[in-house]
Amino acid sequence: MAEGRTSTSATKSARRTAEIAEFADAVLHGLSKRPRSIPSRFLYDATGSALFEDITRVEAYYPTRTETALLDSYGDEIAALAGDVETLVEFGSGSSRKTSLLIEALAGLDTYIPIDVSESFLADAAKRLEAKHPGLNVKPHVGDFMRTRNLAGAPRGERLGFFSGSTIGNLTHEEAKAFLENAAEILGVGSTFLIGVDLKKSLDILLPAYDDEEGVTAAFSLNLLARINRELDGDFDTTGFAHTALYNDGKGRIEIYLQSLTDQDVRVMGRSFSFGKGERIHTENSHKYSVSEFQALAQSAGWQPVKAWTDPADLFSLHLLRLA
Ligand code: SAH
Ligand code: AVI
Repeated sequence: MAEGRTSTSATKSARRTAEIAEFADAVLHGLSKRPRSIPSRFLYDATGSALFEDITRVEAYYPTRTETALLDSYGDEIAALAGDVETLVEFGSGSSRKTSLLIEALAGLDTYIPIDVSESFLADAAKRLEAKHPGLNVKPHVGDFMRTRNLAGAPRGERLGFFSGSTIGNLTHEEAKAFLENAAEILGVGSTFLIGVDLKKSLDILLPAYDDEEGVTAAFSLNLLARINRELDGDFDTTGFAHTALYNDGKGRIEIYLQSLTDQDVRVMGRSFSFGKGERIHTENSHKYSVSEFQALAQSAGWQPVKAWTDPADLFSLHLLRLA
């Protein structure tokens, strides 16, 4: 997708055209190959971002409230260890709700740069943040955080990166390493990076978090098919597919699929795709780490662990890293 600051209607419409072209490529390719898969970043159009916010309020989905509690408890200690941060760069910022806790703890903060693919959701979140923190420069950046190479026009001062919610878990280990190396380029030598990472735990806790009784996570997954219908002239029957979550023990990750409930043919952009009953589309991974596994991954990408914090039930971790 074309990236950059949220700005004029001409640049917005160019970005929209590029985003739809990338979505079309990913869907046509992803439905043609075996196993079928569509990259998880396409779950986040405006509706998908709003549905993710709904997930964060579901009782069974522990990550958001646990990470919020960690930021609340340790925000001042994190700020002291990070030093004189002038610029906070957040990757996959979403609603930026948790970020306020960090912003309040960082006394000398001048600029906040949230990066996200979900353009209108990002713009609304940025407006809310500006109103909540008068005097803070908020400079939203629309783009894919795997491919953002620089932040044009952003101040060079001391930088802290923030990657919350365990979105790093949605990347494979190889992708996560590439992401951390790219973030090192963006943030620069001497910078610090705060990353929220979900921990390995009992399946009794993990599985309901990704398949809640209220069906909120299912609605989030199925919105991908509705998005294909809206944007790519698709005719998916969204009641003909079921959200399925399982834990892959060998890979240490939740895997999410949309599974066909019947034999059916679907058309997307004039092309036909046949699904047998039980055939599925892989839509998401959510990797879980131990504290030491994540520290080893960070080190392999050049980041040195400074400190890690966990909650009393060992559900979630926050890692502060430094680029030497
Ligand atoms: N950090 C927030 C939101 C997590 S949801 C929280 O913890 O609550 C994941 C966020 O990452 C979404 O807002 C989504 O739009 C964004 N996202 C996912 N893949 C992305 C990518 N490749 N590039 C940029 N943003 C991405
Ligand atoms: C954004 N990300 C970290 C969420 C997760 O927990 O993997 C996305 C999600 N998918 C289903 N539920 C939540």
